[in-house]
Amino acid sequence: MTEFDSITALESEAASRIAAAGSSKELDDLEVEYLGRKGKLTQLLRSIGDLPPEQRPLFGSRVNQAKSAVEARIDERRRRIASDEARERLKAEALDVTLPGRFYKVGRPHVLLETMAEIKRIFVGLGYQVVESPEIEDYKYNFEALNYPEEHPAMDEQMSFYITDRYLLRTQTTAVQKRVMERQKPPLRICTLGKCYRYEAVDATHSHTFHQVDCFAVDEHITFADLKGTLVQFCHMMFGPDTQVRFRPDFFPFVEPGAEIAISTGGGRWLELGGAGMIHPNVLEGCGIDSEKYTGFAFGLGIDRMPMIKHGIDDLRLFMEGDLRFLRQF
Ligand code: FA5
Repeated sequence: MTEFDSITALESEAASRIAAAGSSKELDDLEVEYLGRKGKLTQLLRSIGDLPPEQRPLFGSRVNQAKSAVEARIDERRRRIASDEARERLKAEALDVTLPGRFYKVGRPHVLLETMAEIKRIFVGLGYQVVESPEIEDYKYNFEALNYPEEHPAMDEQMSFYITDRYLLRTQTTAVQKRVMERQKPPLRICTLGKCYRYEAVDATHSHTFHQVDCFAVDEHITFADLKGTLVQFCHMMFGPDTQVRFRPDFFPFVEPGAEIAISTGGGRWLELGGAGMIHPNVLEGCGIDSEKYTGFAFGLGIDRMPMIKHGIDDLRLFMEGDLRFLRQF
């Protein structure tokens, strides 16, 4: 075999090994094996000195041709393998976009909690301090401090859930008044919200468990006009600026004068929201506040009825039944 034949033999050996290579790594190895500094084709050039001088230029150029041809084959094969590898990878990573999606059930605040958050936002904006008050309440705060006469029917076991002779589930958030006023002195602007309980016949607008917000303000020169202004402002922010607010005389032992508050719900209809009035001097004095110097107003509103009005719901029992089909609407 002549020196020239060995070029051809090496070239065709390289060609078939390149064609059989299955990965970029194998091609890298072949490149080193044939074209590297100590590669098989490169080595051939070293033997150029053994040839007769007249053959040397031709031999050199044949070896270089063979090196270029092998290099071109490697490049070509490398491109093919890279695109095969990319295709394989894409196939492995492929997403089936026709598969149905996974739906995560996202929780959300209960509509009553959202209503309470909104009420808080409004009263905080009006300068009120929001305080907590217990659901299990002392008779002293729930009734006695609020100027109830001894024989008032609300204190009767028929109307309240008593836990012991002294403690009961609060029937009204108004119980917060003495709790605050025996510790803090005027000026006061207090708001509390939460559950109330009454032993009542349940119907579409009455539940044994419901929610109230109570606010009161005590300072010098507080008048009924402040009470009206505050309530009208609240109702406009909560139900819209066109809402009409109606005040009618009403009686509660802890206020004088007292009023019932209702808002217009369209079509000449009114919905009672709660009660209000000027804090009775007996309540202030019972908390050690001079009723000659200070006056105050107070109001308590039913919260459950607010989303009823806003969302056109006709039965408040739905709020507490935990039916997700109902609750998911809000
Ligand atoms: C009171 O509870 C007084 N504490 C309100 C008050 C506070 C008057 C401060 C003066 C000064 P009343 O019992 O009317 O008042 O209840 C107020 C509101 O709570 C009602 O208008 C109604 O919206 C709501 N409410 C009362 N009982 C229930 C019930 N069983 N179910 C749902 N909401 C109720």
